[in-house]
Formats: sequence, C-alpha cells, structure tokens
Amino acid sequence: MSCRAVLSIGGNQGDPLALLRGVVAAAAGDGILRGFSSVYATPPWGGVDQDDFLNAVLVVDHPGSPRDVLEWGFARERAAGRTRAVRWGPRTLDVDVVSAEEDGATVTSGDDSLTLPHPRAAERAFVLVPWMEIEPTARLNGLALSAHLDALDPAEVAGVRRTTGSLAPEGWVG
Ligand code: PH2
Ligand code: MG
Ligand code: MG
Repeated sequence: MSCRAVLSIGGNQGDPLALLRGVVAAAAGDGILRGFSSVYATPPWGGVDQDDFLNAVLVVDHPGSPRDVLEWGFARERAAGRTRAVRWGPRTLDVDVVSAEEDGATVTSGDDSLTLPHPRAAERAFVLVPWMEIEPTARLNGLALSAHLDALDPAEVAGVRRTTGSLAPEGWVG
C-alpha cells in the first residue's frame, strides 16, 4: 500500500523555522518529499493567547498507509522535543495529516486517532493558504480550496502572511 498525503506543519516555540526545515529535510532524506509551500507567519488559531506560528504545507508520497504517515509525523514531533500540554496551545512542532489519497482516491477515516480529511482543515486559513499555493486545484470535502477560503473571514485569510523563509533542503531541485 502506498499513499500521497498533505501535511500541515507548524510551531511557535524554540526555532520554528529550523524545526519546519527539519521536517522537510527528513522527508527528502526518506525519499518521500514531493513538494512544499512557502513559510507563513500566522496568528494563533483556537483562542489560546500565544505567539504567532510559522506554518507550511508539504506533500509526501509514502510507501505505507496514512497511519504510517501519521507515525512518521509523530517521530518528527518527538525529534523536535514536542510535549503535549495545552490543546491548541504553544508547541515546538506539530505535524498533522490533512488529507490522503490511495490509488488516486481520497481516504476518509472516522477514527479518533486519525480522522481524514482533518476535521478542522476547512476552518483554518493557515492550512488552506499554503496548500492552495502548491496544489491550487486540490479539493477538500468535495469543495475547491478557494471555495473554503471564500467562506472564511477575509481578515483571517489576510492574517496568513507569506514570509521569505525557505524550506528547501540542500540540493533540492523541485
Ligand atoms: N496549531 C494549533 C492551534 N493553533 N494556530 C496557528 N496559526 N497555526 C497552527 O499550526 C496552530 C494554531 C494546534 O494544532
Ligand atoms: Mg494541529
Ligand atoms: Mg497535531
């Protein structure tokens, strides 16, 4: 079994840019990296008062299942010294599986430990904006990403600011 997965990565503790770069470098090193977005500075979503995040989206082609991708992401979080404290609170690194395809078909899963597509992706400009940058024709829950963005508060969408930071691994030729 193999799958293509869209991952949302983000953090606001430590050196978030270095930690996001570490995820992309690990994906390149493991031979699963297909693409990645720019780095965005984003206001905290979810009501916890905290520093802005850096967020990005990457696409991987993984030889295993979506659950294997989830485990791969957890390993990256552990490598970043991630501890799970406050829900939607500050963190060094969060790696979320947003959406996955097997044999070109969207995977849906209602499992509590891996819900696909990610149940809150459609509400999060910090996921939709970077995803749209690299997969402008992608769909989520049957709707174009642009349609989801149109449904959000324009101020929230405008709050997602593209930075000049790059996640490109050494020697990456895209
Ligand atoms: N992650 C959260 C909670 N809130 N806000 C932004 N801007 N970016 C995130 O990655 C984020 C968040 C918990 O997963
Ligand atoms: Mg998350
Ligand atoms: Mg997470």
